[in-house]
Amino acid sequence: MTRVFSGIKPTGHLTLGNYLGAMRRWAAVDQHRADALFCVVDLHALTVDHDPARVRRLSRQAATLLLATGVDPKLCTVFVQSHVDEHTRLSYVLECVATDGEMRRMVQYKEKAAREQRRGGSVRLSLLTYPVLMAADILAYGTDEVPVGDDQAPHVELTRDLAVRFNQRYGHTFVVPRATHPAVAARVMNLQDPLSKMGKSDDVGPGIVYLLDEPDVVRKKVMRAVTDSGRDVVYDREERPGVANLLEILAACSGGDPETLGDAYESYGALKKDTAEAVVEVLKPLRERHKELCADPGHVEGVLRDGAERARAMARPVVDAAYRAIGLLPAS
Ligand code: AQP
Repeated sequence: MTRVFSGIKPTGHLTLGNYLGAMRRWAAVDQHRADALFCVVDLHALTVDHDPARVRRLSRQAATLLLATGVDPKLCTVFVQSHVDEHTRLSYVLECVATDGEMRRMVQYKEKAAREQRRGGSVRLSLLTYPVLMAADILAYGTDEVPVGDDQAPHVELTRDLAVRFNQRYGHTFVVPRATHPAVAARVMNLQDPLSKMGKSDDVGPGIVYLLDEPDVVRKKVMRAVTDSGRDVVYDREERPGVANLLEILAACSGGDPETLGDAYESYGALKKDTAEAVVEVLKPLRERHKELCADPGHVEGVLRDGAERARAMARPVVDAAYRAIGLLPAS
């Protein structure tokens, strides 16, 4: 059976980008057709300046939202990265096959390092090595597919490179995974700055739709989205990025494809109104389920406990094999 792994970082409140780019497929498709693991990758949240209590709160919230999207622990494994030591055990070994140069070339590293410096902080070493830990997250489970938004494509590419390099040097140990992306909304853009990704740790709040925003807040954000200077509604990512973003969001939420939907609108106002309502509708069941789950925190904790146990049992043999292959003496 195909093995699927993907994760979500508790670095901020989850956004419409996280949902349309990744989480929605996990619940709707992946858990039904594959042996899937979904993880709150909390160690990655420590790579930038953070408040410990907030990371804990956001980790709980991310796990709860994951279940609220319909991810079902009877069908797949849901857990928290730091509860399974195999991720960090494997990460060190992969650091021994990765190079300093390939880490420094990662676009996300350059962007995030610049952002940390702009905010007056220093750049943590873990920010540089973060893609190696992500490779360990994926490779520890013999993963075939990694369903992610397209911003994560370079990291999955690096994961493939490390797996191939390790296998060539030390003997076949890892499955070489591949990224999968949704057909539309693989990169949802910020509504106020359609040239930048809608990111949960961004500073531009009004351009970000959070999964737990009240319906009227969602409507306001979408109605105020920056559009382009033209007047007709056409799907053109290069020339009309603001309108293209709205059309992609509408297509992802209500079906259809962005080009055809574009032909159906004569004004930006009507497009925004329908997009806002489509987003509100998509988020409604998720918000309701989230409220129910919050009333039963013991349930979420139980899911994470069982999930960690299952994940550990899957990862341990793979990581042990990597330790043996690279030359480490078995403990017993
Ligand atoms: N805007 C997006 N459009 C499509 N997919 C997206 N994803 C994230 N943003 C978008 C996908 O969601 C999954 C989990 O993302 P993450 O938690 O690894 O990263 P993030 O939300 O991008 O948060 P960061 O990196 O902490 O903050 P930013 O980016 O704001 O600096 C992934 O599959 C991702 O592709």
